[in-house]
Amino acid sequence: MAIKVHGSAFSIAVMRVFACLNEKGLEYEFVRVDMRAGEHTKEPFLSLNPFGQVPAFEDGDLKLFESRAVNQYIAHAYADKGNPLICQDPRKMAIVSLWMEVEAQKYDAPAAKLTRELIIKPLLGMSTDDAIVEEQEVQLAKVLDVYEARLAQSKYLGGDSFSLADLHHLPTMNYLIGTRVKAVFDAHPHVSSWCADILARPAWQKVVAMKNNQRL
Ligand SMILES: N[C@@H](CCC(=O)N[C@@H](CS)C(=O)NCC(=O)O)C(=O)O
Repeated sequence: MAIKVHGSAFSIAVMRVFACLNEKGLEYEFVRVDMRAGEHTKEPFLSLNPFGQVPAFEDGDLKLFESRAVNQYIAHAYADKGNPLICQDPRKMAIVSLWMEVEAQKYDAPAAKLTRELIIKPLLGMSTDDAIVEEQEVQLAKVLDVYEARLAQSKYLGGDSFSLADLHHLPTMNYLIGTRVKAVFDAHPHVSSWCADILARPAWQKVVAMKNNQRL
C-alpha cells in the first residue's frame, strides 16, 4: 500500500487526514505512533515531521506533514476518485479556499483549545481549566455567529456541495458535540444542522469507528 499515515487515531489532525482519505475511497496504512511514549519527539518520526507533531504522511516517495496541506494534496492528486472535495472553477475554488482559511485562522484556535481542555486533558488524567473553557466558548460563539449567517445562505461553507472547507472542521466538531460546548453549536440552528449533516457522512463515521477501536 503506497499511502501511509503516521500518528494517533485520537489526534484531531490525524483524523482530518483519515476523513479525506475515506471520502476519496483510498486505501492506506495507519502507522501508530505511541505519543504517550514520546515516539513523535524522536527518530525515526522526526525525519518525517521535524516539528515532532502528528500526522506524517507518505504517498510513495512523497513525504508531507501539516494535515490541511496533506488534504489539499489528496484532493488534487486523487481528484478523479471518490467524492470531489475541491472545485475546478477558480472562482468557486476561491470561496472554498476562503472558508478553509477561516477554519484554520478563526475556528481552529478556540475549537482546538476547547478539545484539549475537555477531551485530551481528561484522557491523559489531567484537570480541565474551567477559565480557559469559558473564555474559549465565548471566542467560538463569535466565530459561529459568522458561520450561522453563511450557512443561512449556503448549504455548505464553500458552496452547494461538501468540500475540504467543511471536512477540516470534523475532528474538533465531533469531539466538542459530545461536551458542554454542544450548547454553543446548538445556539446556532443552521450551524447545528450543518454539523449533523457532515458528522453523519459515512467517511467520517469510519474515522470515528477506527478511533473507538484503538488504544490511546
Ligand atoms: N497544524 C498541524 C498540527 C499538528 C498537531 O498539533 N498535532 C498534535 C496532535 S493533534 C501533536 O502532534 N501534538 C503533539 C505535540 O505537539 O507535541 C497539522 O494540522 O497537522
